[in-house]
Amino acid sequence: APGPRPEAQRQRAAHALLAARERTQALTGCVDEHELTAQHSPLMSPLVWDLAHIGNQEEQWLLRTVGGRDALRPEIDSVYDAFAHPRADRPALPLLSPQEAHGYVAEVRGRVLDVLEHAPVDGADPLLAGGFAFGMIAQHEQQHDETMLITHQLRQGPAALTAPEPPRAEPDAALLPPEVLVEGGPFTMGTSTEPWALDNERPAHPRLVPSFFIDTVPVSNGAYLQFIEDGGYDEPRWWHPEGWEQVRRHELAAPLFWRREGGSWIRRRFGTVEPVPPEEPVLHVSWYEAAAYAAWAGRRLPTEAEWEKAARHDPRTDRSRRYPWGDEDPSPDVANLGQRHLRPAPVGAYPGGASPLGVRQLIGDVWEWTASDFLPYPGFRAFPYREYSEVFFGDAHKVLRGGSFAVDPVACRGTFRNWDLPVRRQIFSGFRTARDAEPV
Ligand code: AVJ
Ligand code: FE
Repeated sequence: APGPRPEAQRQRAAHALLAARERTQALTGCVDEHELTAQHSPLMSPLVWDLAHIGNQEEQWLLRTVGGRDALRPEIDSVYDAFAHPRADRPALPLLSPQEAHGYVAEVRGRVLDVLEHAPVDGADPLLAGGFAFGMIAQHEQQHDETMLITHQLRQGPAALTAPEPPRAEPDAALLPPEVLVEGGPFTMGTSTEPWALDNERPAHPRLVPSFFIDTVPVSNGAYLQFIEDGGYDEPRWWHPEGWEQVRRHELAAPLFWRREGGSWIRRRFGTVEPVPPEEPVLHVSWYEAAAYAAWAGRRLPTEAEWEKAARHDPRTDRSRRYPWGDEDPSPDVANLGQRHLRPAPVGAYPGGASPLGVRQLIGDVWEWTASDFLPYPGFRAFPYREYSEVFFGDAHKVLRGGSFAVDPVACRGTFRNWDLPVRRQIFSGFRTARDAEPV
């Protein structure tokens, strides 16, 4: 079947690039020059590095590769090569100043929009078909916007971001069944048709998943507090040996940003302090913390295939959907995405976003750790560059699914795969649990 007309594809690409740039401007425009060049945490780049890296990636792919144009600033490529310099070393690099970086990204963008106007998005070149390269770069910018939001969360000092309305709770949340049975059988994992899906989501392939139960909602702060109060952080038997090592070395006793004051837990959130809300999904936990909680609860993390089957498989049609609620793009009624709120919604929110079996909040709110290592699907081909996914495959990284409140819809799908080291907890990570079902 013919896809959308080229003009519609160009418009979609232009809109995605513009939306990403508006967010980048907001995240870099709300703090002064000193805060843009400072390193707020050795885990993160200075914000001004992310800003110019966004422009440099766009220059390399959309101006030079797609547009065939000469390099604007070839001398800065190595400064903004993420593989050449670990984050902790980036403040010492000869970085563009905030003013230069803003000018650079604007100049690149102006020329890119010119390239887009003439790009053959309806041709056979897989880099351009459906506007893929433009969508890839819009997703890249949005991913760095989430990274910059993490930097904002780590930063000390008064709030710089305005907090819009908190997301709504659902009155029926307490009445939901705690878990849902997903019947055993094959389903289609991954995609071969989603135009802007990245290489690691491809190709679509059959997966046999035995019966399992999965939590209806993400694990809440209130539930996680029971693990803490039951001495979870003092009990090595719940922990992976490396997780236990991390607990001892860093004297971990709670999720990142939590602090005990008097008899209760408070947390720092984007420059403000508030009591830990019991009804919110737990946030800023490592894979080790998620796995320890699950062991304590007599359960386990879902595998990546289980998570995707729960999120996409419709048992009535035996089809995999693009999203839990169907094939329509996300809207504010079905998922907490796009940094519309600076926090996840209370567990049980977004009944309109539930999967066919009634599982809620699979998309948005918090990234969900899975039990699985980040590995290629059968038939994987690195595209268009090995450094996006392929160099990270192996047993060092665990897969996260679903996207957080800080993820833009353009970088979020039922098939989208994120990954990180199991010790990481500055990311917007939470989890839900699962258990085997007895075969019938
Ligand atoms: C997919 C989120 C793990 O931020 O390291 C950004 C995305 N890749 N620039 C990351 C990415 C290159 C990546 N993650
Ligand atoms: Fe990048």
